[in-house]
Amino acid sequence: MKPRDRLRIAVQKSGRLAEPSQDLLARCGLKFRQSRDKLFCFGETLPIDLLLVRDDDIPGMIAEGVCDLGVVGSNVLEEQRLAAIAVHREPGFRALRTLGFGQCRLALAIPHEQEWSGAQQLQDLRIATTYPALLEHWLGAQGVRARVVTLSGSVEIAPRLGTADLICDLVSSGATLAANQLREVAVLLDSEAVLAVPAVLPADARAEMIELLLRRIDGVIQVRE
Ligand code: PRT
Ligand code: ZN
Repeated sequence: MKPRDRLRIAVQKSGRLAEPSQDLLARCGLKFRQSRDKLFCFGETLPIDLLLVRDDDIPGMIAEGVCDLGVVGSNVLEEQRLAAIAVHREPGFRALRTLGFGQCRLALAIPHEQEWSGAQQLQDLRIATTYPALLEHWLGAQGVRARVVTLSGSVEIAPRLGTADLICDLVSSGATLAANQLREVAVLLDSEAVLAVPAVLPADARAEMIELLLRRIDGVIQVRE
């Protein structure tokens, strides 16, 4: 990692985690001035800047040293960790704190009229998901072979389209599953937003700022609890 004297935190640009991430940092006393292209926020109170990106890019940016910290769902972090391990690569990032927002679960859901007798019935079925590594890992642990159909979105319509027999997707209220005549039968992962850091934390001027920020984050989380 290159020495730098300002800390860089990657947060989601827009989406479910965007506002709560910025809100957490504001509660930590950080104030930012946003660049014109809205991709970068300059820290005015402390030497801590923000990069506004897609959530899926955050683990890679941490591993590459483009940023020092990131706020991302543990679902994304765990998916990318398992995907790296599957190709014998070191992930290069880890979760340091759970942040108490963005709660959801990665679950299997089947067409609502179908019976569910357990994971064994998945043998040779097609499961649509945007989380292939997490799904493969879970199937392996169950000792079942199924066909993982990787989609980039709109997973919940795959059974109706006939591209899969069932799905593995994130669920929070359950309304999306209900609207698509699906029912949840197993939870693969309980997820929430986490503070992600590189496998090896920086040892230069940034180390002190990380310490300071962690103390403030812990304070904010304690007040919430
Ligand atoms: O553009 P970018 O790639 O950054 O955004 P994104 O579209 O990948 O992510 P976004 O904003 O949808 O979600 C960001 C993170 O929020 C996820 O990675 C999770 O950690 C967390 N999160 C929490 C959720 C949900 N709840 C959630 N309900 N992410 C997605 N959903 C979706 C789910 O995929 C399904 O389509 O909401 C639908 C189900 O919701 P319910 O309430 O109907 O059950
Ligand atoms: Zn995403």
